[in-house]
Amino acid sequence: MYSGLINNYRSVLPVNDKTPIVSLHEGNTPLIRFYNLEKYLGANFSIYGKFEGLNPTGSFKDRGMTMAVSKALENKNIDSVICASTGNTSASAAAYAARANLKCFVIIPDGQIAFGKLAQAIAYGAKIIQINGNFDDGMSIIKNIADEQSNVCVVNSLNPFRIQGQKTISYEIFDQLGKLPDYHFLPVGNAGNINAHWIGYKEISGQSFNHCNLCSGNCEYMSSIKHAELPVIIGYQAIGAAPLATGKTFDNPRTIATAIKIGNPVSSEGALGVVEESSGWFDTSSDDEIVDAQKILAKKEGVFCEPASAISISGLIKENENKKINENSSVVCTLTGNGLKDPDIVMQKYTKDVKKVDPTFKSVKDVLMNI
Ligand code: AN7
Repeated sequence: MYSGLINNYRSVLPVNDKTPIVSLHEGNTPLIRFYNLEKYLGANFSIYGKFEGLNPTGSFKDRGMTMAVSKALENKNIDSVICASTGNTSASAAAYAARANLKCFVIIPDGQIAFGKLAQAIAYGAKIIQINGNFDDGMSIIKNIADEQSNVCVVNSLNPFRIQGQKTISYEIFDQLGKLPDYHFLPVGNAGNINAHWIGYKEISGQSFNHCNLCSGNCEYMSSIKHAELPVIIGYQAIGAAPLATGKTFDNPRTIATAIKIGNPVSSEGALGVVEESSGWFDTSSDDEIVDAQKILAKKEGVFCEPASAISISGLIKENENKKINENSSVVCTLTGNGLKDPDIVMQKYTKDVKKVDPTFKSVKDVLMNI
């Protein structure tokens, strides 16, 4: 029986027999081939979505949180976890802390997080601290707390165990696809996840090619094979919150994709290294492009992801138009969170085809006949 990603990938994670595993059976999310999207885009390559919205709290954060909270519980001095969050980290931290009987504090930007995420943090019993500022303000407070309070564990992605848990996405993709993809698109906010993907891919390629027939070591030939096998990583940000795509911090980030409304990412340096090493790049989408991509994915494939996640798809649409994707290659888009978290977007931005009629067979039939 599947019992969560720590048990599944134990050999590549920093746990031992004494680590108490805190799990909600996260991971093992589907890698779905998007045939309709391929046809719609006239793509001569294959497109897959890794639907992380199907994790227990509805986002990829659960991969990191099972590790971070398990390691927090292993440390007997710790009685609380804390994070600053644009929403998903707080929902995930609150759920895993509840399961571990730890207290949970979350710092969120006032009035700027999706309704479903706030509802989750409340339901899971977190102590919620709203600040009259943005995510980046919250993050700088967190850094001070990390230095001062030894009984409180910070579970933002600067916690190295988070990244270790999140790297398992690459292992799953490799297992599901039977090979490494050629291109990988993902949204970038605080930039932990792009680093996690790359660590996973590099570890896998090291394992797959750990034997050279010529020298049985790590010669130049080996490195060139490894490099050729690794996916090109393409990170997308919203135009109004694009520190990595533009090379400058944003004091007042703005985007409809509140999950990635971040102006000064904690893991910038690592993220820049990833795109350089993978021969990838950063680029941006507008809010309209993000919402269009969300609609296309929902209507063409039946997959409803949140706006931040849809930027993977809007990025792919743009790079396909720019002819940046090689023929016959395989492309994976990480769909980081579930669309149900942010229903307000649908009510504001979609055409709602709702007919109200009398509760009779005749009136319903009239509607059916006129479609
Ligand atoms: C759906 O919850 O930062 O680049 O505090 O929720 O690793 O930060 C969320 C980030 C992408 C960006 N997609 O990942 C938080 C938070 C979704 C997200 C990202 C987030 P990183």
